Amino acid sequence: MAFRRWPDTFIALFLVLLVAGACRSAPANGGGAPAPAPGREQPTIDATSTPTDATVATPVATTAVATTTPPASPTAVPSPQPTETRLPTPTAAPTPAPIADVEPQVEIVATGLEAPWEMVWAPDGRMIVTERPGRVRVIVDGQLQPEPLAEIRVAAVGEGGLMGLALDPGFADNGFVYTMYTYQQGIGLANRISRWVLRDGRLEDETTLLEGIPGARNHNGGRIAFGPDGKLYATTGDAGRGSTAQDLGALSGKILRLNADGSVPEDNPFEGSLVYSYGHRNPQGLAWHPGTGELLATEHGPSGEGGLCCRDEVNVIRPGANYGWPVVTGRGDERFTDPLAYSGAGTTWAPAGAAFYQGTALPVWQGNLLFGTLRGQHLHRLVLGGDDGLSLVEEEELFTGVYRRLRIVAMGPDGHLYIATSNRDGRGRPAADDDRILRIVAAPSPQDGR
Ligand SMILES: [Ca+2]
Repeated sequence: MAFRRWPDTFIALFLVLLVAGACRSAPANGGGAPAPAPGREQPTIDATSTPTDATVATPVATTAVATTTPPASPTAVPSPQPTETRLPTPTAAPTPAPIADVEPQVEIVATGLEAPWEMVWAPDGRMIVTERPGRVRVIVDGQLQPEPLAEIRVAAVGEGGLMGLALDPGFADNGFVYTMYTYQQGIGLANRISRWVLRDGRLEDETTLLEGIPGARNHNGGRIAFGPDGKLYATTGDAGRGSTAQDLGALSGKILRLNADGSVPEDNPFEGSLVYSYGHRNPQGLAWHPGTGELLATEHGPSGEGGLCCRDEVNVIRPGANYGWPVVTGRGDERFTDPLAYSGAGTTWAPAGAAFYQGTALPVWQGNLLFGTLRGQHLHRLVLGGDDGLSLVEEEELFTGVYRRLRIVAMGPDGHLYIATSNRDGRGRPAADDDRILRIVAAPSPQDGR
């Protein structure tokens, strides 16, 4: 598609959108997605409950009220409608737009990926993306480069493979890149956290920081990220052995906290142990509250264990705390720490990557936690408030069924939220150009002159 005269194209597109917006009637979506079948990332549960190709869902209409945004029109914020365009890559940070006229609009950033699991940005703006079969891809100026930064030998079976990736806080100087992936260990599977050096467009000099983390076809956790304290956090699944989540001597079913060299931080809650929190089943998303620095994690609930399903959680992670798995799920047992958000006994999200919205394009999302869902096939938005900023005010499901399985949610350096699909992970029904990386911007409005 040529954009030689893209400003004219854009203006024309804008006019079309404006007319479409004016003609749009209020959504009549009252119920959201159909109740999902039990299970989520569970191979014994098939993918036949995926909505048909004809499914075009609109975001659930809630009356989100911005509490942290500047005064604006007293009229209600219009409920978001997904629109999709291909636009040239913006070269400058977005300009804040008037609240009353802003709607989320989705742009396609990249297509043709295979089960992307994590994406980060280098200081020079390059996007680095993992694909679960083992490739580390790079996107430069919106172009997916054919040559990967690395093709790591991983055990890409079930939910395993190349998952998390993080850049060192000092990446600009040292080029350190961290990965977490599943590998074959004897006749079984295990997970490894490694450090690499990015040099001349290649990841080199792999150094193992931690290996032998229990692995399995399912429940490998896999998210890694540096916290504001400069420590490396990693989520580990229970690898199908729930009881180990309660065993402080096991690395499975935990959130771990490492020094950047893999050693145990002196101020970890259990002396000499990498365990930061425990009683987790399969946490896959990490995000730190931009105001308070609190760590939040998404976690998959049971898909058949004990005859239970659903029961997904978002937890506020405190050092040394026990989140209950497999003894309890959800709220109300004083022996364990209650989740902040909970899908309940009949609804499955299968929550994955998470990020706090810190952009300017959609002011009503400012400070909200957004996470992608796999089986739930939507972008989930938690509005948080209260004195500690950690009380659940409201929830909203966006784009239900439109892009299907969502694995990654991340804030880009351009102030926009990015998400990535996971429809080629063996459980989805991929579209022709899946998997895709998408960017959520604000739809143009007359006031901002774009
Ligand atoms: Ca729990």
